[in-house]
Amino acid sequence: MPAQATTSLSTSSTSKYDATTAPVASQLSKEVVGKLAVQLDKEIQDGKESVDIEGLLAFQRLTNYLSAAQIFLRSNALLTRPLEKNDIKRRLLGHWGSCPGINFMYAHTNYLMSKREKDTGGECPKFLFVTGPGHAAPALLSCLYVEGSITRLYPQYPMSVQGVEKFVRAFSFPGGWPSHVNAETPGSIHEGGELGYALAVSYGSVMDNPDLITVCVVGDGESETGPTATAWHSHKYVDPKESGAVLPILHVNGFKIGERTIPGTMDDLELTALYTGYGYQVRIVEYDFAPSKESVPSSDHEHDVEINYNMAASMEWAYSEIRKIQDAARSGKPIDKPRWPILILRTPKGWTGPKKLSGNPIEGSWRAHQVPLPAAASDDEQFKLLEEWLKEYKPEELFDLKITSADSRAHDATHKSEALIDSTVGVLAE
Ligand SMILES: Cc1ncc(C[n+]2csc(CCOP(=O)(O)OP(=O)(O)O)c2C)c(N)n1
Repeated sequence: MPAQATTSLSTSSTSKYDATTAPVASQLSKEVVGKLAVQLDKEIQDGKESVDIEGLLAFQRLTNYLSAAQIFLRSNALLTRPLEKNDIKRRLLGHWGSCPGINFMYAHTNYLMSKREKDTGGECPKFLFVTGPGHAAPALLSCLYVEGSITRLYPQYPMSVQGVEKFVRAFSFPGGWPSHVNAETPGSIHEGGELGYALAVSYGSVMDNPDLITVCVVGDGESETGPTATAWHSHKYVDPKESGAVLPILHVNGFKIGERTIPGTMDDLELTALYTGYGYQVRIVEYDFAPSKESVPSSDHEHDVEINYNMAASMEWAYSEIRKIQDAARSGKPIDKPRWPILILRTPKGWTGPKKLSGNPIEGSWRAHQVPLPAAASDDEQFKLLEEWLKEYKPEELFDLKITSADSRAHDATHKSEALIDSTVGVLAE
């Protein structure tokens, strides 16, 4: 993963090439190719005051906590007493690695919608959120629970202390939710398991559906599949006058199950050149890894804040580009070969999770893909790491909330999420 500022395109000449170092610098010219990437430094700075950074961070902290809790805990979901090994599920199933990135993108999609709703005096754009990595079910379930959609459709999981206990226990548990997004997941339009189709289905969803914007998360591993590779061209079949728009977000967390992804080995210039060639305007949103941590990417609060400002400005930019293209087509002055926006998001795999186990990096490496501490119920070191990890989210603050009410509405920490409850929610999973 790259270790440079969020606003500069990476051309680092890393000679050592292991599982956590930055991509080897390409031979492409920064002067030529670098100009193709959209720069938003001023917009990020100017927008800072108006961004609800606390709301965005609270949503992510809560959904990240719930994602990790679902993978590991069968009791003591709110950590109201010290964790015991007996609280840990006997069979650990699920995928942690892409959860924090998905929670981040979901938070920003919600945020964009609710901001637009406010700006237009109540008219909320219709959005779908389609994800390729359907194994990130703990993330999607967390978002759906926090915003109230789960409780609305499944009253057996109320917004109460008892409800959280039941909800957390139900993941990958007999009679509960499966480890991948399935047809029972609220808003799901495709069952998960097989990578490759998120982008094609997203384009299908907007055809002859002029008011819909589908935010499509493509995992960098998924992007290597044949079906995804051809689907990048699908915008060429979208008539902005009578169809909606897809906003693809290529989620480069750098790794698939046990190896680097191809996009994870490409520097920003290579990614910019590739996706510009497909016909998109490329905006790269990048986590600025702490340089003091050598080559191992490591999350911290300051960088979490910065990438949230960056993403908020980038989503605004993407939305306005989509509207520009649509307004032109719908007012009789269509743009020839419009260049639709794409976001390329680089975040550490397993972001905010355990940093290392027995000296090996977990966060920012393939080891974060599935269950990062698989022997937490029996191994003392892993148990301790799990407890520390969960406590870092400060659940005692997160759940000091109106969630104690039996009401099915989202609580205040989500700030902006209510808009999504009554909107179309699409969760596609492979
Ligand atoms: C067609 C297909 N091939 C292989 C797999 C096995 N598989 C499951 S997850 C995964 C890696 C996915 O990587 P990515 O899309 O980057 O997701 P993330 O890293 O965000 O978890 C693979 C190869 C699959 N589910 N479908």
